[in-house]
Amino acid sequence: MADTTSDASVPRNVETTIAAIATPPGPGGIGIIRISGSQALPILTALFSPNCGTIEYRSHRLYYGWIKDPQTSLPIDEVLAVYMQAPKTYTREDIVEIQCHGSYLVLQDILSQVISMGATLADPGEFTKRAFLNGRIDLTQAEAVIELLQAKTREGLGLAMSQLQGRLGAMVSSIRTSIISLRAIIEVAIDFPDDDVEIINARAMGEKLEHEILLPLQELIRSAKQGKIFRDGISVIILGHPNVGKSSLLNALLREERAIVTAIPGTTRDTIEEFLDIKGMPVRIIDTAGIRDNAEEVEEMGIVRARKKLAEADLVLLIVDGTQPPADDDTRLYESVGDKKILLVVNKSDLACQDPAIFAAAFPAILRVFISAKTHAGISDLENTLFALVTGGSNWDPGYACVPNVRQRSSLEKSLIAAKRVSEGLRTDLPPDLLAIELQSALDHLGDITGETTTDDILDLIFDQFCIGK
Ligand SMILES: Nc1nc2c(ncn2[C@@H]2O[C@H](COP(=O)(O)OP(=O)(O)OP(=O)(O)O)[C@@H](O)[C@H]2O)c(=O)[nH]1
Ligand SMILES: [Mg+2]
Repeated sequence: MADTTSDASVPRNVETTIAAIATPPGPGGIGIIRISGSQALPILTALFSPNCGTIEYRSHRLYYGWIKDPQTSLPIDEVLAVYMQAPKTYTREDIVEIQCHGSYLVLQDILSQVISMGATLADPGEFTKRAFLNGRIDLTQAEAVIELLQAKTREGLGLAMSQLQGRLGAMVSSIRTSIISLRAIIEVAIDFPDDDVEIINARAMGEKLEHEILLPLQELIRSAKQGKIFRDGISVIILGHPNVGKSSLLNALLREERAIVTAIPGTTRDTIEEFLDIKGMPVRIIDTAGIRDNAEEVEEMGIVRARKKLAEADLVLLIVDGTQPPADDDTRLYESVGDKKILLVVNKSDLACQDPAIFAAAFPAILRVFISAKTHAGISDLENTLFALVTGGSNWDPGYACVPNVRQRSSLEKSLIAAKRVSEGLRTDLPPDLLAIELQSALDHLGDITGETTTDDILDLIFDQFCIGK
């Protein structure tokens, strides 16, 4: 049988036919093997026996039959196979997909046969990389595919979809077109330096630069900052003294009995991390060991871990027991949080509680919510307040936004810096050849986003994030 482990050292070009299992590992209803390249159809013909006898394959039709070992003619699995003729395919190359039973062994056996017929095992993301290299999608769309696969909330998925449809690519292309047209005017000025006519109308160019380049770049960067939380999510830590109800709060937010809750102080020893979707925002929530002095050894280790997690968190839910007046300990804990975003959660509102004014006085200048982790009263208020605290209360709608990722944002910022230099240069009568250099730089940074000028290293970094078979 052929070796089906990937060998990254094998040099390859887009002439190679690649193959991979495209469905996740583990048993499933069906499993799919994907083959892309000029040998896809010959490989299918060699391995597949259609039930309808010998056929001439038509593109984008599903055929029923058996994959057989070409040496022994023994059946390997009963399958549906589709041949998709280039260029109307995912990679713009000929593609064959074989749908077999979702058994890992069957998938491995079929893949081995495909490899022994001359295909090479695909690297992670190689199908999508070919779609990019063959010009079917730009780099923003390739990145959108990763985000789509990894999206944890509907909003994250919406952002990925908008990018997959090419909205970001189109906006960047339109800014590039404006830069190219400015550059053309400046090049005329370079070519005819002594011309009497004033070729560069600095004022008109400045306005074009402002409206068609600077403003759209600033808008995209702003959107990247705002949308980051929906794309990447945030990390929230639940902090407080023993027995105040931290684990009960975790369970209430998750709507399941995830963490052990007891009346014994010091129940939670380790940190517990879970994932939440709060109004479309992916939230990693961390329950911790109650913080107190004189804890015994295991508990103390938990406290050390809690403090470590605190350093990584974006927001702190500081929880206190509403039946008790705030203690000095509580304020010390509050001070130890530093300048992170913090929300005070006063718990156990189902019991006779202290006057809310006492908490306002003890914890001035931070938002407070009153909840009962036991009855779930106030939990949605807590979620809304947390959301508003993180988003800054803006009514930004992620559903319609075009949100660049960290890599794209960095290129936008570099492009903006160069464009601002052009703007400054127009005001100070910078020589046209220097203006042209800055415009070119602004253009190149935008080209990094869509993939026109992206280096191989960056492409490798992007496609390495994919799974095999995509
Ligand atoms: N009445 C009432 N009891 C609560 C509420 N929240 C928690 N408790 C009780 O308080 C006790 C401690 O709850 P936990 O959730 O284990 O508290 P914790 O902060 O995680 O405690 P440690 O893990 O020991 O630090 C348990 O007996 C809970 O049933 C609440 O809202 N109302
Ligand atoms: Mg606990």
